[in-house]
Amino acid sequence: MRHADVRAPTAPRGLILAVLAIMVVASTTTGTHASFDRATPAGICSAIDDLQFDGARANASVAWQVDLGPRTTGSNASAELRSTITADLESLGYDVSNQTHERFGMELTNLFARWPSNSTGNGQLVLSAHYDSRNVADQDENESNQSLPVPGANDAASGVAVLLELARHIPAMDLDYDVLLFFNDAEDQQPKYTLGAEAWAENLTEDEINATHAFVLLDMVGDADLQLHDVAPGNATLKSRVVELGTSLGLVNGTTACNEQAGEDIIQYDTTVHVLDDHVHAHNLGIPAIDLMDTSFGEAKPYTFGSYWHTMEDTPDKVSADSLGKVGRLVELGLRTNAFVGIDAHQEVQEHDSPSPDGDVEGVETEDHPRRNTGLTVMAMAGLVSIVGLLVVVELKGKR
Ligand code: 1BN
Ligand code: ZN
Repeated sequence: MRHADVRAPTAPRGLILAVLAIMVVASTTTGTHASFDRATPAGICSAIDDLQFDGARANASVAWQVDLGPRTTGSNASAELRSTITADLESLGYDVSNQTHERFGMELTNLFARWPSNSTGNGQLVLSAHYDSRNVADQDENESNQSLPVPGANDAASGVAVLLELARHIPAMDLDYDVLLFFNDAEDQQPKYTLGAEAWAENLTEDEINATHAFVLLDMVGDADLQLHDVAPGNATLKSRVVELGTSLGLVNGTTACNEQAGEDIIQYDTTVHVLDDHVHAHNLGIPAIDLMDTSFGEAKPYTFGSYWHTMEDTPDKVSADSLGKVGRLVELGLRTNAFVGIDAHQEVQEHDSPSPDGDVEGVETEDHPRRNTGLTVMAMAGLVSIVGLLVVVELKGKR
């Protein structure tokens, strides 16, 4: 008697192997990333209880930096600031280094402090601020002030102060990616903006680019009348996460915060301002980038970032512990919820630049670009097609 074939239907061997091959290739092209795993409102709200950022300490740092004198590129005050940052962060256990570059007859010095994660190979998040203050108060209404260097309380010291205060808390966060604090130089020196960040970007290897989750820039974040605008160009996912974090913290008008309070009108992402700031160089390499910036410092003044911007009025009394605390807590919450990592840059439509508010600015170009690991993906796809083709041939031969 012939027995019926009662074996469960099986997928062809080739198909199984092909699926396995796809899984292997997919894992090599995407890597392992921490994800925005506390993305539920409840998850973010519970992380708020852990926040440690102290706005008063950051505010004291602003006053101290301004007291050093103008931190123009190559100045003694600039060197003094660097050596204090180096000593402070080394004593916290950071790995501190610097890189110098010659640009327009200036020697600029970029300063880096790395907090390595416990697990290796999970990439880095870059948090950056410029530490140089502008060499000329060229927007000052008083002509005799226009050749003087600005105090740079908001436009320099505020971003550095937030990074330094975050630096005290990052070691205890137990993040599974490295954090690179990048204090960039020569952002604000004539004749050209963002020279330090540009030099850094020019010297990145393909591997370093691919290992960088995001570039988060803090610029002019201390204004006592804080308003953070949507800065273009920038990464849309990072922006939406900032709005999400800000909503939880009560920084978005018309929303309710975790503490049930109505949101303030701080994060105003319905207003877009085009600024070719330091983050543009990372953005142009395909690194997800965002500029957290208050583009209205003082009264509104056409074609500028407000009446105090690039004037002698950029002093510590225009900056507040409250504003620094709000921005610091926002970034800290982003770190604690993995909001700045695991961004899929493929899904982004890249934003284009448009003229900056300063008419005679020698800007930088943004580019339309696919994500930087396209080459790797193409190679992987070619490999995958070959493997599947081979398996189909083997399968067909087996059937003959
Ligand atoms: C931001 C604050 N910037 C300078 N001070 C950068 C900038 C770039 C400003 C281009 C205007 C145009
Ligand atoms: Zn400036």
